[in-house]
Amino acid sequence: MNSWRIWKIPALVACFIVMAAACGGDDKGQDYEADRVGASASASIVNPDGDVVGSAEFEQGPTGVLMTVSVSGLTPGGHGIHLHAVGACTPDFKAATGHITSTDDALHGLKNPERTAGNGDNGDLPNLYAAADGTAQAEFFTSLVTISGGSMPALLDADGSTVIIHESPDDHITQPIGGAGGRVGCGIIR
Ligand SMILES: [Cu+2]
Repeated sequence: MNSWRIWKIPALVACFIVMAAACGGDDKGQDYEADRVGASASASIVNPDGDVVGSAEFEQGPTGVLMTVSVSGLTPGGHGIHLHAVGACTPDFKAATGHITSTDDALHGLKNPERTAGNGDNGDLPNLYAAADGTAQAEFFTSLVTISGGSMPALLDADGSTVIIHESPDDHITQPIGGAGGRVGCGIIR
């Protein structure tokens, strides 16, 4: 038996699984944002003194939002970065309120063992890491929000939203913000 024959059956089974997964998504419909692909938004990030220290760009893909961040003036190391529920940074960054959620009792933390597909903070993201000179550039992908609506909460909803950078890393488990501490950067997403 040649090698193609040996691999043929598992390969066909794998193809079927991939197709079944794709078909399952199509059946649900709301899992995909294909009709909104290309919708975009951006945020100018300021520090607590109001100085512009960076920016974030957001672009809708078919299954989630691609986010690009560039910022300076951070302390070196990890910083929690989240999408917060209100588009305001003044009079202070608390105006951004808490994380974007779909339920009142949403659980914070990408590693939270109690988390399910429907009960987590939609604003959760992996950490942002600043280099020794205080600059950070990163790309994130999240399927927990949308730009302008669809299966997940919209960044550009009626009261807007913000990207918030915290002073410390997010441990991705502790309530309510993973121990990420104070807010050192804020950008209104427009
Ligand atoms: Cu936060």
